[in-house]
Amino acid sequence: MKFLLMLPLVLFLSACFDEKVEGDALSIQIKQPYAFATLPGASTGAAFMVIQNKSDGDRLIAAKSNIAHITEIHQNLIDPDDGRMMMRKIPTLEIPAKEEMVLQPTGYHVMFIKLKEPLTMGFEVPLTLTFEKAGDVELRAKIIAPGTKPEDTP
Ligand SMILES: [Cu+2]
Repeated sequence: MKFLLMLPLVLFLSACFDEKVEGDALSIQIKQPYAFATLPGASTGAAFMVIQNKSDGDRLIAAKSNIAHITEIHQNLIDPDDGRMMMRKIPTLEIPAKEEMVLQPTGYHVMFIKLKEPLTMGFEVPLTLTFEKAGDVELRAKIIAPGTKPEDTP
């Protein structure tokens, strides 16, 4: 009987402990990272994901991958003059507290420049994102067919 009474307390304590550790270590969470496959010889590629911030405001300050010589944070936007889609490099990307930022083909993305090898379907791109407060977050972006969504590729 004594044993049975103690068990819930132990579970309760360990749950609290886990929660605290997780909250500290994973204030930034990356959901569904993906990249579009490229043709052989292509020099650029891009990766997309949802960046969830469970804590205070933070910002993405760098991206790195061994697949490319240069990895940058980019924004797609419509040229007000001719209505065409263009993109530009941005130095940092704000991730507001308790919010999520969606990186997608029509908006923000991680850009690979001077690819060392093509992005091949079915493989993954290793990527390190550096956040001002959360530090380095390692992830692997699934390579899928261009123009599709990650949920289309099981
Ligand atoms: Cu770009």
